[in-house]
Amino acid sequence: MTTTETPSIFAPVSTPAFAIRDLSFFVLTITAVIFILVAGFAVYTLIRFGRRPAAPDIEPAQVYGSTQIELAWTVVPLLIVVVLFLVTARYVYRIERRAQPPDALEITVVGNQWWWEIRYPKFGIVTANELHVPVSEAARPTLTFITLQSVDVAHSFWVPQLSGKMDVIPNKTNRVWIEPQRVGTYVGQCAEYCGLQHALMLLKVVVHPRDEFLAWVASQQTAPALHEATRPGRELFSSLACINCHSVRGTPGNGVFGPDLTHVMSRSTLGAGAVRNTPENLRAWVKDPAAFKAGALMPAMKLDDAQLDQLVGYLATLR
Ligand code: HEC
Ligand SMILES: [Cu+2]
Repeated sequence: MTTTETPSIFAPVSTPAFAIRDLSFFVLTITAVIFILVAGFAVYTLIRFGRRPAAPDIEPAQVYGSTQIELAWTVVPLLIVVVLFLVTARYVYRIERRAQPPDALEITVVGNQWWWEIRYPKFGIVTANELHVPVSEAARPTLTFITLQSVDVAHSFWVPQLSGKMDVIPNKTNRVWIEPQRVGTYVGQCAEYCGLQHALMLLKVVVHPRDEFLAWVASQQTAPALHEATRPGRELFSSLACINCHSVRGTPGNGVFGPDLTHVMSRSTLGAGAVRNTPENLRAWVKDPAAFKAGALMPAMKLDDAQLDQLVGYLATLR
């Protein structure tokens, strides 16, 4: 398994993120030169023209107005701003206008308070909070185009090592694309305040070697196996309000208000990064989601211990 890296725009692994890093360095270099010049001049002036204790108390020569100097400090900054503007516009254009190749992977990501629904329309897969994509290799470039939608308020999709931020707006469809060139796990985060649990709306992108990705797709497409031992748990699940909010393929559950649970155990966290996905945490989550994520839009269902055991015994088979 690969390790998760620190999300930083200075550690890019995907084409648009490389461009953003290069542009940042360009802007930082220009502004650093300006800073050094201005600060250096200020310090020089302080030292060179500061009052000396021994000096007589006379006013130095005063200079009134200079067309040359005024022109210089107007035109030079103007030129610098124009250069920064043009270079930035070029990068934005290059990233935004990238045409979608016919073999690109298409994913739809839907912002919800406070989790991400993830759909692969061509594969018939619905999952949550963890995006799986193939790595792009020189021999076989693979781009992933992500359509962004929101069912409630404004969110923002941001995985710093893969692409820039993109707003996720109700009644509007936005798009980003990524071309990850290194296998690994990259973390992101909703980047637009969207209510109480905005901070617990994490996102993970797992970049796989191509065949590993195809194996993941195949496993997600398979309906979970039915175990006789967990039948009571499955029936309990189907008899409760869970099914109004959650889908599990092969059960009456077809709700979309909460994450699809068909393969919930294949995900590493519960509640969009709120807590690690272990059997104990799963039980505690179903008992009372607010214990991990205050205000989460899933109610505590007031189940007794026996019901919880049955239910979690069943959920734990959804891998
Ligand atoms: C009113 C709708 C609603 C009902 C009823 C409901 N849930 Fe949820 N559930 C949600 C929402 C919304 C989330 C996502 C919360 C978040 O991450 O902020 C969620 C999250 C979950 C998760 C974590 C999934 C993940 O991938 O993060 C599990 C497991 C879960 N619910 C199980 C259940 C079970 C079992 C029941 C029935 C006992 C149930 N839920 C009832 C709305 C509901
Ligand atoms: Cu948010």
